[in-house]
Amino acid sequence: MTTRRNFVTAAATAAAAAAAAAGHRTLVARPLHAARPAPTKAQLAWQRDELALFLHFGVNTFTNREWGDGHEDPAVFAPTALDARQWARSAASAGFRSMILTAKHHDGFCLWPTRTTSHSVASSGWRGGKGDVVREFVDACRAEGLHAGLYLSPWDRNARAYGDLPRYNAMYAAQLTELLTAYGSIHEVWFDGANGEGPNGKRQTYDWPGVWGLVRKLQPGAVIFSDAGPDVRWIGNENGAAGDPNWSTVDPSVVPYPGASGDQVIRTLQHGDPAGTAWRPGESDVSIRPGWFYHPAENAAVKSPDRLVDLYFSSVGRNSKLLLNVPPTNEGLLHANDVASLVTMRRQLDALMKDDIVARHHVRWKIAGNQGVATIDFDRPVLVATSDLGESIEDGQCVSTYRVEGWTGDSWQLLSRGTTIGYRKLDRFPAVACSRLRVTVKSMTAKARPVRVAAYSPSR
Ligand code: FUL
Repeated sequence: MTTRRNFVTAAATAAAAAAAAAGHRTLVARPLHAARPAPTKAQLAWQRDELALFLHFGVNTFTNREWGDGHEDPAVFAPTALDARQWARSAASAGFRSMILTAKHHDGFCLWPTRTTSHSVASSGWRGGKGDVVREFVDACRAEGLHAGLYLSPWDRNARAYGDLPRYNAMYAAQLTELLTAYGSIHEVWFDGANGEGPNGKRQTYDWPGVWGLVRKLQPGAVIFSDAGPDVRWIGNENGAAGDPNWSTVDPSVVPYPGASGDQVIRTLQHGDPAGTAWRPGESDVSIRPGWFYHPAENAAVKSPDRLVDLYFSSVGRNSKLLLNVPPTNEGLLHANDVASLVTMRRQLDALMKDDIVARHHVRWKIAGNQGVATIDFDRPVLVATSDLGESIEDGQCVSTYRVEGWTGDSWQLLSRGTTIGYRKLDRFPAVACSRLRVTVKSMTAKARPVRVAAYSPSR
């Protein structure tokens, strides 16, 4: 791999150009690493899932709140028709490949019968106190072929130990141990940085290295999500919109722990860093409703299928992954309005991308240094309205600018242009009839490599 070493100088120059294009001069005033960071197997699998369903469910579902205060009576947890298979079937039929459940939110109520506290489903009347939502959730995931993920809020407004450095961290580790040893393979462990006051008015100092080490030990195949990764980073907003550009590499020192704040932190979460040393792709979370938990008053405020398609383009279509929250109702089911939006979103995406007009044709690549040009001859004019590009991210992310053009009979017309591609870059534009397509990419490494090229006609 001698060429890898030769990348350094050319790559540093290309990085500066990429930075200028991205408006990030300060972030990349460092030389690039000889070998580009690349994803682990778990990070690759995580990215390829594209769509994950987030399920916010707990006492808030019954008290009609977003953040419980930790004083809720466990008896309020009383779903009348809980059916995790309905969650999983809805997710799978809309093309989602994983689901993440709030095993515990900030109120401290545990959806599984934990040994660490009585503030759990075991103290509710649901299933006679013998119920276990986490168990039903993972079983449903497996039955529908979905990956299972769990969110364990570090902030706990119920635990008396919260704010007591060793005691709460030990309790949190015990909860994590229960979740990561009793429920089979967990694909993603989701942490936020919320760090408010506990029941005694004290705040906790979290032991993140200890927490992440425990996940590694108990579920080595899982990815760990938080603002600070280490495997997957938060995208920096809760609107389902990745930055553009969006590099999957970051400088880990910019976001040292979950909950770190500041402009540079948000910029790095949104855009990554072309010179970053760590592979840490971004996950874009957003709710299908205004709130994260179910509120009957929001039944008419469910995002439309068009809006969900837009979210797909602003997340998956920008080298990210969409984590879409669809909160179960107080019955314990996904609401019909939410399911209808999901299913129609899927239908629209399938219609939009069912027929790749490039697939039937030969893609001719010419590589000269850090530039690659692909030409595709359609023989006759074809309407093009969407481009779909993808790098082989197994070897890292390299493209810093690209251009897609169509031959209209007498000239090349620009259809779309951009900066990063990564796992997937989708662009929609007014349909143009063209008999040839030309894709030009510039790599931040010394030698460009071909990217996957697909394109679609407008859907009818
Ligand atoms: C945040 C929480 O405070 C919200 O309630 C929600 O769970 C969101 C996904 O993460 O940190």
